[in-house]
Amino acid sequence: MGVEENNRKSMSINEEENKKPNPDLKDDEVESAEEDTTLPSPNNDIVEQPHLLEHLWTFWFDNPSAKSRQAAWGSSMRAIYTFSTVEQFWSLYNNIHHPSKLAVGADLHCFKYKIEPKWEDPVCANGGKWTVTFHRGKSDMSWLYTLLALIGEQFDYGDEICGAVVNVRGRQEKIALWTKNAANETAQISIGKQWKEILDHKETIGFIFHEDAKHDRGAKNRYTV
Ligand code: MGP
Repeated sequence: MGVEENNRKSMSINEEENKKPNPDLKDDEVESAEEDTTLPSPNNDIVEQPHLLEHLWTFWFDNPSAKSRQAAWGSSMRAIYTFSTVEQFWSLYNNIHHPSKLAVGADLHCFKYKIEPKWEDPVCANGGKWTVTFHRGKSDMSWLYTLLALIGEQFDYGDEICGAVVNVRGRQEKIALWTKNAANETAQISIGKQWKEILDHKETIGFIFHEDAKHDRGAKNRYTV
């Protein structure tokens, strides 16, 4: 599957990065540093370096129990954790519920650091979203593949991406990929097509502009792939 391959690719890139000699060392220093690592010395313990992601990402959660009495949309939404390494991602992912285990009404977001998962955020304001819908309990793997594709920078137009959200509802789970410039059709189509490939999703998906959604709950798709 593409995601696992891609994930391995991004991991091995990181591993290769870690093997690169320190650019601050002179040639002879690099050689002796390289030689040193082969010596079985007790002082030569391997220190595992964390694998830095290209971006920092924040998980946000909207609590369904608070939702019923909330005054305004999003008032119960909270940033739960920001991560910057592959290791931190897995620690978090392994310790938070996957969509099938979340309560109906829950929204779990993973957005680039400092971008709030709201239409009102200035980076999202002119954006839109691609959405894929699943039966209740069936989105876990696609959610994981979406997260890995985001943090592993698998999209050609990755700069256009704000983040992803999974909405858990009574009969369905929806995953949406939020992007920045809805009017940039080339970028949106590329992202939509790549996302479908990553999820191995065969059905047509649609892209809605946030500006349309603000004015019309049943906003029409502007693009489909
Ligand atoms: P939705 O969740 O994007 O649509 O917005 P959906 O899928 O039709 O509904 P759901 O019940 O499955 O979640 C639902 C409603 O939430 C909108 O009509 C808005 O009233 C409000 N809302 C959603 N979003 C993403 C925002 C937002 O970013 N800002 C504000 N102010 N309201 C929002």
